[in-house]
Formats: sequence, C-alpha cells, structure tokens
Amino acid sequence: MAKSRKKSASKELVRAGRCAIVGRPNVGKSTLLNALLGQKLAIVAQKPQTTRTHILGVYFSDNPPTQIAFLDTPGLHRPKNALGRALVESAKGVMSDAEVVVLVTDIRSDDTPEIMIARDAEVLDTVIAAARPTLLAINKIDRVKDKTRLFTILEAYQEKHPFEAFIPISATKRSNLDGLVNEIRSRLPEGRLYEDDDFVTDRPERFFAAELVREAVIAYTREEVPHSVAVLIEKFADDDTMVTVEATILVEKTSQKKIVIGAGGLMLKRIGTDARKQIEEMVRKKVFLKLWVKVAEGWTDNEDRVRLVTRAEGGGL
Ligand SMILES: Nc1nc2c(ncn2[C@@H]2O[C@H](COP(=O)(O)OP(=O)(O)OP(=O)(O)O)[C@@H](O)[C@H]2O)c(=O)[nH]1
Ligand SMILES: [Mg+2]
Repeated sequence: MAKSRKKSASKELVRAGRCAIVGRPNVGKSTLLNALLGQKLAIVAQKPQTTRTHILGVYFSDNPPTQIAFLDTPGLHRPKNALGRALVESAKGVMSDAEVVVLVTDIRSDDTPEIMIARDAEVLDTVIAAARPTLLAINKIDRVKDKTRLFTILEAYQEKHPFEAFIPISATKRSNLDGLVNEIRSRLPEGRLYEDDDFVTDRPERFFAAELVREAVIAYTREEVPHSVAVLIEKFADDDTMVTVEATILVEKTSQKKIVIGAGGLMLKRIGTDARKQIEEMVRKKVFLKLWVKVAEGWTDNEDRVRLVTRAEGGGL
C-alpha cells in the first residue's frame, strides 16, 4: 500500500529505526498506529485481544526527516491457549528487534497509580526483560479531567522502570502524537531504513481484507466468539474494475457458527456488508465479497492451526 506525501528540502539528517508498540490488550495500540499513520492499517475493537500478529506501519516525515517503522503488536497477557501463547511470543519477538519500545497503557477517570501499576504488573516485567529504551505512553487521557493526577502516576511507573520519557496521549483525539514522535525520533540513529518514502506496510491486501472481515465479526459478536474467530482468504482476485474476495470465517463450535450466520443469515449479511465497505475503502474499487462459516473444533489450542491462521498472508487452511 502506498501513500503520496509532500516532499520538501531539509538540511537535517534522516533518523530512522524500528519502534515496537506494546501493552496490555485493549489499551489502544492499534488505534495509535492508525492515528500515527493517518490511515487505517490495524483493526480496532472495544474487546481485548483483537490484534493477532505484528503489523508494520511506516511513518515518514520531511520535517524533520524521519522514518519510523512502527510495529503494532498483540496485547501482552497471561496466555490460556496456543493462540494466546503465539500472540505473546509475537509481541516479545518484535520488542527484541526494536530500537525503541513504546509501552502503551490506558487510564480511566478514577484510576489510582496503585491500580494502574497492578494492572500492568506483567507487562512491566516483560518490558524490563526486553531491556530496550522504553517510553511510556499513557493513552485515553481524554477520559481524565484532572490532568495533575498524571504526575503521581508517572512517579509510580518510574519507580518500576527507568522510562526514558512519559507522554500522555489520546489516540482517538490525536492529542500529543507529535510529542510522542519527537521523543521516539530523538532516540533513533541517523540513516535511512527505506529508499521509497511511499512504503507503508509489508503485508498484502488480502491480509488486510481478512482482518477487515474479522473486525466486522468482532463488532457484532460477544463473549468468547471474538476470540474464537479466524478469517481465511480463499480467493483474492483484483481486476481493473473490481476485486473479488472469497473468505471463510472459522469458528470453534457449531453454536458459534449459528451466531455468526444468525437467523435467516441476517448476521452474516451485516458482517459481509460492513466488511465489503471497508475493503472497498482500502482497494478503492468495487468489491464482491463472498463469505462462508466453518467449524474447526478447538483450533485456538492447536499449535499448527494457530500458525496457519496467524501467518501473514491471511489465508489457506
Ligand atoms: N477514550 C478513548 N478510547 C480509545 C483511545 N484509543 C483507543 N481507544 C479505544 O480503545 C479500544 C481498544 O482499542 P484498540 O486500538 O483495538 O486496542 P489494542 O491495544 O490494539 O487492543 P489489542 O489488539 O486487543 O491488544 C477501542 O474501543 C478504541 O476506540 C483513546 O485515546 N481514548
Ligand atoms: Mg490491537
């Protein structure tokens, strides 16, 4: 996927590097990636454990010249099955390769420092073990009226780990994202990562098509269903005028299949309509989307199936 950008002459040298975005599930990592890039790459949901694999989004700026390879990662949590273990391993792997780590946490209006530290205890351990320069981004500050409370929170986190900077942000309101980018940039080496300033991501459109179908399923379902869904692309055919996508929605139980299809197929129709519109926005063409629902009993605890489902191309079981 490419995006055109204005170019301007600058005397400053380019700084470039990889930046891992890590944190608990649902703190807003994917929302942050999308906000930083100004385009939707990663799917977002109100429910935890949405992101299943790392997603690259490259940020470029001419002023000052910067290339940051942001890597959104699955939420760090205590895994309960093979899928959970794959998610956590993926996030840890990305961290070990990054020049800078941004630990994202979120805040609610009545959170005390103690509550926040307790919620992040495992994540803090993981970040400490990664031993990388780490910035702390406190997200969702739009939910906090009294911002002076942030000082005691910062102190509590600083006691746990020597964070290099502390940046309160709101990913949805795009508050202070420049501040975050500046803090990351100043810690990156001089040089370039990419020759092509239009490069945004390395995964194919079919991967994002699968993700957009999954996002629609997650939006319409509850409880264990979002965690039990995988989407496999069977066909992705792009011709001059339209794109044909055929995908299988995989669930773990017959009862879940019934929920996803819905009475008279109504639910599947809504999922299909939403996903089709999103895919059309991505490919900027008309899309013909055909969906099936299949049961793969207990796939989330089967290492081989998890590997197939979380791999980059978005398809093929
Ligand atoms: N109020 C508020 N909500 C936010 C903000 N950023 C994200 N959210 C919401 O938080 C929820 C989770 O966002 P995601 O971006 O999917 O979170 P994530 O950290 O990627 O979650 P996983 O992929 O499950 O690890 C969504 O409902 C977002 O709209 C913010 O700045 N303010
Ligand atoms: Mg995510």
